Amino acid sequence: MACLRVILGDQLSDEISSLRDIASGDSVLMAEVMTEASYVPHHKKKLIYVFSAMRHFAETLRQRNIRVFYTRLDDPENSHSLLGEIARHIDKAEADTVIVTNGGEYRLTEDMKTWGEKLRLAVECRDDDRFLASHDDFQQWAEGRKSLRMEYFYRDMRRRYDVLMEHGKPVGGEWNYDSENRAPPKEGLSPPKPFAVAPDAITTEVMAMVTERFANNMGDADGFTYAVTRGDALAALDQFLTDRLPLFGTYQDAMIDNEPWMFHAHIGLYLNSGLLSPREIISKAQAQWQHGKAPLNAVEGFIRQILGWREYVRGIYWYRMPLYAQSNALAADRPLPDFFWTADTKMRCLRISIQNTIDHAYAHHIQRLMVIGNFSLLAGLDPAAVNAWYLAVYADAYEWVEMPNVHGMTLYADGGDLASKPYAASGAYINRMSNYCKGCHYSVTSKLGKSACPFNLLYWDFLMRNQDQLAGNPRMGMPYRNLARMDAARKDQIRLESAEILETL
Ligand code: FAD
Ligand code: DLZ
Ligand code: SF4
Repeated sequence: MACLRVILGDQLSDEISSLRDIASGDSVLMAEVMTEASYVPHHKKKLIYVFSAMRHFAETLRQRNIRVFYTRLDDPENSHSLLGEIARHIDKAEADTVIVTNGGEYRLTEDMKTWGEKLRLAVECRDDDRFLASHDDFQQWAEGRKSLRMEYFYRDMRRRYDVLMEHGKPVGGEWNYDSENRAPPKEGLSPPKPFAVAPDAITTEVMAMVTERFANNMGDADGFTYAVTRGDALAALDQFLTDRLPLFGTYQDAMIDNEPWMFHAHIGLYLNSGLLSPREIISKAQAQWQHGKAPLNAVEGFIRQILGWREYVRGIYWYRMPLYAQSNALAADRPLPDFFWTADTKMRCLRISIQNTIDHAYAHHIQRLMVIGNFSLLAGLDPAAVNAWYLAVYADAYEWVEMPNVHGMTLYADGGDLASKPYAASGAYINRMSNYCKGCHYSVTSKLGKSACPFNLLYWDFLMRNQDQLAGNPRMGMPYRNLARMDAARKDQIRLESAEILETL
């Protein structure tokens, strides 16, 4: 008998483990199902991307003469669950075995473990070896360590894969070049135009379906120009490598209004759904440096995001789940303000970053971390609600990568597993790294009163609210010494005005 090989919406890679030994007589099943399309209210552009990329990938399999069963979301027979679709197709496929690569998200991989019993069939769940560190690799690295800092993991990965290494040492003599990175935007800085491709017939059909069926979800189908095939994703990567990589490091943290794309790569969605592989991206980026086309600070900074951060957050997620999802070290419980869905706020930095998110299902890292994330941290928003929002609104969002960035890096909900201190900052940081404050309703230099930048008030209020948990952290010594010097009347005024801001949320 034959095998039915199931491919999920983020497994669109020829080298996926579930396809590796595909034999004649085997079939592939791909299914657009509401269980996956509605577990959070995904942004319309994310849904369009996933469904269109799935449909294009199915076509490439058919071109390889593979028999593909493909269930569209609007198919009247659709059972709307992956298990239901396997049950519906197993006989048609004349198969007695199901082969699938483990899901990237904990909830789905747990569910897969029950499929065999429910279907009364052999179900083989394979590791997803598109990553450079397996779960076992990470566990071995993490076990017994006092601190799970990314930097040490990253150095091990550089050595193991011989990336930017020379005679066992990092090229240039340093492991990281952050001191040359992270400049504020200079006057007149103008990033190149992003990669864009016009929707073809398949994408246009998906755009209409998503617009109709997900009318209340964030965003619009209009302006969808992301790649949906491997060929176009490779073209997007190449465009980044030539046009933006040289300044990637220098302006990694810079923000400019009307420039949502800056010098970032915009490849997270392709990488996370399988159209691009981390190995090829790292090797192409390294080649740019070897050929003198991009400086070391940019190439190292970029490779660190993929070989370091991306692999590391996945490791943390699987090492810590399922408890990680419940973490809330700072006992934050405020509901999400409505403006997270509408961008209707007088805080210009938040209005711009959330509007970029609504327009593109994308915001770059520093908007996610230091504007929207920083606000969520300072305002004490409930980690579960913040997590659900990030998971819904970005086209590259899958829980394995999103949750450590939200619970760990942004909200300190994991109590410091991932970040050695909370990334809390006042308005001064946003003012230094962007031009957002010019033209804001609030004044970034005002610390008290109606016109004071809310980040300035909430920053001190956050430190006071969380003094018991944070004052003992050696990396928080300086802010707590400054707080200690503040007179009691000023502290009371900050508490009062912060409470007013938080109430209006
Ligand atoms: P670039 O800045 O050009 O970086 C290149 C690539 O490096 C990214 O595509 C990504 O694959 C990887 N990378 C960079 N930073 C990280 C990181 N911190 N963790 C993991 N990979 C990283 N990334 C996601 O892929 N999905 C998410 O759902 C997601 N949610 C996030 C939520 C928050 C609160 C924060 C602070 C970060 C989040 N990130 C997430 C990480 C990062 O912001 C995005 O990977 C990046 O913005 C994607 O855009 P880009 O391709 O232009 O990235
Ligand atoms: C994100 C997503 C969406 C929106 N829809 C589907 C779908 O209909 N069918 C499918 O197979 N996969 C989809 N995906 C991707 C899955 O959510 C993803 O495979 C899991 O979250 C595991 O990472
Ligand atoms: Fe944001 Fe404050 Fe600057 Fe306004 S003044 S843009 S709220 S940091």
